[in-house]
Parts: sequence; C-alpha cells; structure tokens
Amino acid sequence: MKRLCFFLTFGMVSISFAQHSTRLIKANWMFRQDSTEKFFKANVPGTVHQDLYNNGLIPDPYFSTNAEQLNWIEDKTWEYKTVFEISDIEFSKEKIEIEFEGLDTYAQVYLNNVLLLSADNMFRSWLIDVKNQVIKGKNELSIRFESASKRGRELASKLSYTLPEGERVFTRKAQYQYGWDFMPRLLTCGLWKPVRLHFYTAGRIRNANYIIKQLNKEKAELAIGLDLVNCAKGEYTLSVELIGTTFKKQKQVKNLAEVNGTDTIFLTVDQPKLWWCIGLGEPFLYKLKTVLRSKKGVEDSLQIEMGIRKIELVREVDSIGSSFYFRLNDVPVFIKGANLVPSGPLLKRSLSDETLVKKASDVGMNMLRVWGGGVYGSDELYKACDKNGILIWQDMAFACAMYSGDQTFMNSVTEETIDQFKRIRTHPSLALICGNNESDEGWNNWGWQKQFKYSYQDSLVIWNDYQKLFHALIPQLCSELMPGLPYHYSSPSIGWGHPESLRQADSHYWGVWWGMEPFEEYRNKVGRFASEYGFQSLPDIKTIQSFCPNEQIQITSPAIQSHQKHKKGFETIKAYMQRDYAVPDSLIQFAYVSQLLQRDGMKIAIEAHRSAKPNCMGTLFWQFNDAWPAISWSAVDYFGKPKAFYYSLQQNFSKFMLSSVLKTRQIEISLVSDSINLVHGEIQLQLKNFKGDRLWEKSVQSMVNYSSAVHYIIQRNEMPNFDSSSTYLQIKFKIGQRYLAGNNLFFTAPKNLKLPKAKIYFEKQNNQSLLVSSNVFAKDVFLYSDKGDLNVSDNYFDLEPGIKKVIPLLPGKPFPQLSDIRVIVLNNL
Ligand code: BMA
Repeated sequence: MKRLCFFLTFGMVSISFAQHSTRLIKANWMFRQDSTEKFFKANVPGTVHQDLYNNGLIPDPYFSTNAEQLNWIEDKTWEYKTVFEISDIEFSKEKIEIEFEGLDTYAQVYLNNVLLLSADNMFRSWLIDVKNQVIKGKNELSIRFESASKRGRELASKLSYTLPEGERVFTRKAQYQYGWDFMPRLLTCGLWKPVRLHFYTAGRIRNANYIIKQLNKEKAELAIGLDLVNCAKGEYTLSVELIGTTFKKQKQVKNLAEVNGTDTIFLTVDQPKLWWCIGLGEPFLYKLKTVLRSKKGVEDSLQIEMGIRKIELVREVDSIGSSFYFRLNDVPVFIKGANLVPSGPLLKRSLSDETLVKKASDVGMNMLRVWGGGVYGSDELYKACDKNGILIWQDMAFACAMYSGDQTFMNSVTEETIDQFKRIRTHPSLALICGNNESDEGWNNWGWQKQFKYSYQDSLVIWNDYQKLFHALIPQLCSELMPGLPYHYSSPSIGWGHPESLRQADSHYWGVWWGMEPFEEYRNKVGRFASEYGFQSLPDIKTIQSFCPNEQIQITSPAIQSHQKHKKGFETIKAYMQRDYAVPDSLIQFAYVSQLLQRDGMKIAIEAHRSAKPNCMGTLFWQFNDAWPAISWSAVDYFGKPKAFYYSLQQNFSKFMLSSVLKTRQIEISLVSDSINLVHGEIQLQLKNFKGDRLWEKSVQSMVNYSSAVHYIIQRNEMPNFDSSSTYLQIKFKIGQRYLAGNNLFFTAPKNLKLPKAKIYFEKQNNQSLLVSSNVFAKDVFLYSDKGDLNVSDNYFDLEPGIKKVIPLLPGKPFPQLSDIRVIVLNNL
C-alpha cells in the first residue's frame, strides 16, 4: 500500500497535504544478551542471529557445522533498544500510534520504561496508541525477547498428553525454525518486520479492500471497504477512484465518532479489464486511490493495486473420484509451479522475493504454494506475483503436527488470521487459503496415536481441536474477510499410501523418494492435482564451497553431512543414482550427476502430470528454493543458482510440451498445449546415433486443443534395428517453421549409453551469446567458470554433432573470458 502525502492538481495548481504521516523507526538500534554489559549495533528489521553474526559474536551459521553449535542462542533472553526523536510538529498531532509489523515472538515492549505490549505471536501485527506515552524529543523504545523454546516447553507441560512435535506447536512462530528436513534448527528472535510511527489529526485509513460483488463482461461491481481508525467526531468525505479511468465515487459520512470500523463504497467498473495469470492473458492491475477528507482538508489517502478476477477451486464428484482444479475468470487453468519455503528471514543473504518470482515466471510457472511450515508470503512476494501473473496458494502457518485448542491459543490464531487476511486479501494473485500442510495426513497415517499412547479420550480431544481450528475458525474468517476465495482444509487431502489419494483432490505423492519407488512410478501415480512431489540433489560446487572448508569436500565429511538434514538423504540419492548412473567418487561430479538424476525424475513426473490433462490439473513440485545453502529438493539453490532441474523447466513447463514413454513394443507420445487456441502442427521423429547419422524418420500431423492432451503410438517395429546404447529418438513439435517443443528419448539408462568422448568448443557471438558445439552427440553439457558466475540462460543441455547451439547470456552480466569456461559432460565422466 502506498500512502500519498500530498496531491497536485494541475490546472488550478492546488497542493494539499494529508494530515497523516508515517515513518519507520529504524536507526540507532542496539542489542545485547540480557544481564550482560555491552550493547552492540543491531538492524531492524532483522534477527538476533543476523545481529550476532554481523558483530562477529558468532561464526557464520551456514558455514561447516556451525549451526549445530548455536542452539544456546534460543535459551537466552535478548534485549533490543533504540532512541527516537519526536519533533514539535509530530508531537502536536492529536493521534500518535506505534505499529509493529512483526515481533518474533515472546516480546515485552517498553516505551520510556513503561510496558506497552506483551507479544506472543510472530504472525501478528500490533498497533498501539502512544499519544500519552511519547514525549517531545528523545524517547526510548526497548524490547525483551524471551526464549520461545522455554515458553513452548512450559506450555506443552500443561497438557496431560503430548502433541506431535512437542514445544514447536505451542508457539506461533515459523515452524521450520525448529529444524526441518531441509533446514537446521535455528530458533531465532527479533524485530523481523519494520516498526513505524503514525501521526495524524482527525482520523486515518488503515486498510483499503475491495470485494467483487458481481462480475461479467459488461461490468464489475465492487464493494470497496475502508478500515478507518480513530476518527474524531465530525463530518467526512470518503472517495475512491481508479486512477487513469473515469471510475470514481464519493460518500459523505456524518458523525463518524471515534470509529474503528469499515465503511463501504460501491463502485461499478464498466467493461472491466480482467487480471489473468501467465499464459492466459495480461495480469492487468488497476490503481485504486482512496481518500478521507474532513472539512479541514485531506486527512489521509491510501493507494493500492487491484485486480479484477474470479477465482474458483472446482471440486466436483466425477467418474474418477473428485476433481480439484482452479478456474480463473471461468477458464480452467492447468497449474504449473512449485512449493516455496522461506528464503530467509534468518540471515539476509538470500534472494529477494521479487527475484524468486522472476525466476518462476521465466520458466512459465503460474502458481507458487507458500508452504505452511514457513511464514506467510511477504508483501513483496504478493506484489511480484500480482505483477507477473502468478497465482498464490497460501497455506496457513501450520505443518505436520496437531495443534492445541486451548482458548488462549485459539484467540491468538484468530488475531493472526485477521491480520494476515487483511494484509493479503487485496492481491489478485491470491487463489487459495489452505488450513495446514500434512496435519490431516499425519493424524490419519503417521501413527501418532500409538507413538504418543493416546487414550480414546485424548484422540477425541485432539481431533476436535483440529476441527475447531481448520474446519471452523479459519474457514469462517476466510469467508467473512475474503468472501468467495477458495479454502482447502489441509494439503494433501488424503495420504499417499491410500489409492483414493490419486482419485480425489490434491495429493503429495512421496512414493518416489520416501517410498524408494522408481521414478517410472510417477506415471502410475498421477492423481488429480499434484501439490507435492520431489527429489533431492546437491547444489553446484560454488555453493558447496561457500559452506564447506576445502579439506572437507567429500560426502562423508562433517560439513557436507550437516547440510543434509534428511536422515536418509545421501543413502536415497545414491540408491537412485545407482539405478541409472555410474556413481562418481569426486564430490563435484557427484553433485553434477545428482542434479541430472533429480532433473530426470522430475521430468518423468511433470510429463506424466501434464499428459494426463484434464484428469490431472496441476503440478507443484517440492521445492522451488532453499532456506539455507543445503542439499535439498530445491530447483534453485540458496544463492539463486539454478540446478539442472530448473533449466529443464523451460521445456517441461512451456506452453507446448512433448513427452515420450518407452514401452516394450511401442513408444507413447503425448502432446500437451496450454494455448487457448486450437493448434495444428507436426510432430517430427528422427532416430539418430551419437555420430549424428539419421537412421529413420517420420512425421505425424497433429492437432491439439487447450482442454486435453493428445496421444500417439509409434510401433517399435516401424523403426529399423539399432543399437539401443548408441541411439536416441529426437522428437520435435513444430508449427510452420517454428519449433515449439522437443524431447530426446533414450532407449536405455544413462549408465548403459556408449557415449563417445566429446570435445566441446566455445565461441563468442556479438558479446551477447555463447556458441557451443561438439564433435559428437554430447549429453548434459554443464558449463561453469572458476572465476565468478557464468550467467548463461541455459545449461545441462545436449549437443548434436556439428550444430552450434546459441546460449544467450543473461542481460546485464559481463561476458566471461572463454578461457575461464569449464565444462562437465556426461560423455567424459
Ligand atoms: C513435504 C513437506 C515438508 C518436507 C518435504 C520433504 O511433505 O511438507 O514437510 O520438507 O515433504 O520431505
């Protein structure tokens, strides 16, 4: 939201200043461990881990095994303080408020030594009237953060039974901070979001919101709600306007006395321009300006971006079971995307949300799922998704556990939910609220009843508490505050061990990885909407070097082991690798092959999901990004470096996709189109050996529409006899002379391929692209540089002999010296 501090009206040139002003308290922050002498410099917003590290008081938590030595931080109490000045003009304002956008978590806030607030929920924001507490000149703000783990343990001990995950479920704090299978335990605290002051005279607009009451081609009827705070008695005018259009309205409000309420203005927009997600149209945003005027002039003004769209989650009983798909403005959308984990906020070295969203949109993703074990999406994330046409599936911040139904806890969650819904509800990208991640699945499948020896009565209470939270409280607030927005109780709907999980709603199919089933099983376990599935890989060597001392660059070293948080992670990667690849000894090569392996597995999954359109209507892989430099399921590592899997998404998530499945006697080919128009084209098949000879070819005329994939069968006996270890089938889809999709089918596992030694050549083209070529068929060419990042737009690609592949460099990045470029290619391992 944007505050407008003044208005310029050209023509008559009138300038009027809004009475409401706001500013951050971000300077002069200091911190210390309580009962120690010295204060150190602190950053707000930030975390105690970041501040300790910045001051050289702890080693880099991400390096080597350091994180394991830092658990003492969570047991201490930490004090933060600052001094801020209130000027004469500011002090003269009738209303002065302080707003904490996020305190992590158990915080006592003192203003000039008077207790102002006791906070206990990281996801709440706090607004306090401090007119009578502040003084002219210097004011001291100090905050004590108590140990969340101690508080969690105290709360847990009050229950007569043990809830799964113990203390973590009692604290309204990002659950992944307690440690996860992609993240060490780093239970932090601090002012993780900004603190600001508000000064005003008569009243102000706290939030602006809009509800689309009716929508059709001709018009959109909007109910625009303005949350007003602290309005003094009097008469006001409220006005709303879509900037750059003729749509505006105003309303007189009489005797608005000391309200903290919502006032509504109805506005009709003729011929509304709709907001669309990637692939379906423009994500059009209107700018909504709202103004509160008293007789004295403008008291406050607030501007938000607004998108007009209708979003539905279609869950209908059908011949298979029940559907689960999104419909945007009446058009069913095949969802292509990923699960997002927090890319901080522990230490500020990771990617901005804007960069992440850009990376998602670059490969054609149309949805990101903000996973419940992390934090609610930031304003930046939502804004970037609004702008780029990416839908958001927002989990509530609950994961893989059961939660208390205690009244204090429920009250806290109520406030958290209201705060979060009011913050995010104006974003057109918001497509779904989901109660939790895998709590329903856990309760029904993970044996907690036995593990924690619940009596029948305990089980009843725990399940009842679950229902109070996820089947009553949260959905009620969702429909009150965001009418019409879909709500889903828990993801997945049914655990992956049950066959119904593939016939109904969304599924987390973890038979691959957790269940050790072969990648090919993805083809049999498609489901209606794949909201989680995934496979781990190692990040690239530079990322490994960032956390691993040189002498420890080997899998068994403590530094590498401590960055793999899944108990059987390496064992699982190796077991799958042995099935398809020769397992290299060197860590650099192991990392490279692990990325190919992950890419291969994910390719099978995504192709299976997309080829099953419309029975399956979505694919969200686990996980897009990393919370620290890790060995994990991510496609993009902590520093934003794409893995092989990420590059393959350019093809797997593109508008047109080809897939091929090798059967004993035939090859099944599917063509999928997400183009809204019916498309006529040609599928070209060429059987080639690694020297580049063409052994056979065929082309098939094809026609594909938006609503379902088309399938073709090629009999193997149509092809001549060939050596399956040195031949591949190149499949391409073209419309006219434009190639729009491609796929290489190999007839045996990579470890059985007789790939000849390859020589890879580079040339520069116009200082903008690299030309890469090879003397023979080169598989999985990975380019990197010893000196800095090699910013190429494609990597881990195949080369056909004698054909120069153009690899554009990412815009704005320096061109590398050709002599610095290094290459790994599967042929030469
Ligand atoms: C999913 C997630 C996480 C976990 C991931 C990989 O189910 O919800 O709990 O990190 O599996 O195991």
